[in-house]
Amino acid sequence: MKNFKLPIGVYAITDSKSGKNKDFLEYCEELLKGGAKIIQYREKSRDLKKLLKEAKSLRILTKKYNAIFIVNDHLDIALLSEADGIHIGQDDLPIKDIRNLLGDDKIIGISTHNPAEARQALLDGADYIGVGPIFYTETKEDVCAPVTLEYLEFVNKNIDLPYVAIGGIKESNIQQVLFKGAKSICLVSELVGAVNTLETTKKINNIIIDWHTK
Ligand code: 3NM
Repeated sequence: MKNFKLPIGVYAITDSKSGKNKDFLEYCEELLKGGAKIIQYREKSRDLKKLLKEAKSLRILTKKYNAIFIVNDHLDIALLSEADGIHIGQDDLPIKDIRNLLGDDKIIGISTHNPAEARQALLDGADYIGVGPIFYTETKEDVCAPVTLEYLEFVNKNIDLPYVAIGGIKESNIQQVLFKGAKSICLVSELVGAVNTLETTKKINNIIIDWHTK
């Protein structure tokens, strides 16, 4: 997508593990009501029928809140649910092949963990990159060791692409991430696992927006 910009504020990601017994659509609505302008549907279940059903219902909900809807990994689910785009990992299909199927109007994001991957994402035509895990996280399995604030600083200074900072980010350490320049910040367990997802999202979203508008 030409000139895509990530919204300033919380980049929300779904996670049934962090959500424990919460109702899926209920906590998604709290994330959106709390101010998230982008939400990624990320569930690691292999039940594709369930994934498609949830993705379609989240597509409807995101339209109501005028938010961007991204599907993690599954190109078929992204297409069938009419998502705005897809977020992929380093081992997924090449960006140019995904682009051929999705077209120029859709968003393609890719997780990166080092400068070489970030440079490659730029060359390959990604619309944005994930930068993480900044800190230690238990939410994503098989993730590499924390890339630290140093990699975040590298991307901020050297990579001309929108990026979302992710991994182990909490209310308690978000200032360090903001200080490096991050405008789009993802907190999964901190928001989805919060006792009050709506209030926590609102609070964090305001912290990010206030930082960039003061
Ligand atoms: N991707 P939490 S870290 C989905 O580094 C995901 O690419 C990461 O969860 C990456 O905010 C991560 O609970 C999980 O630490 C982030």
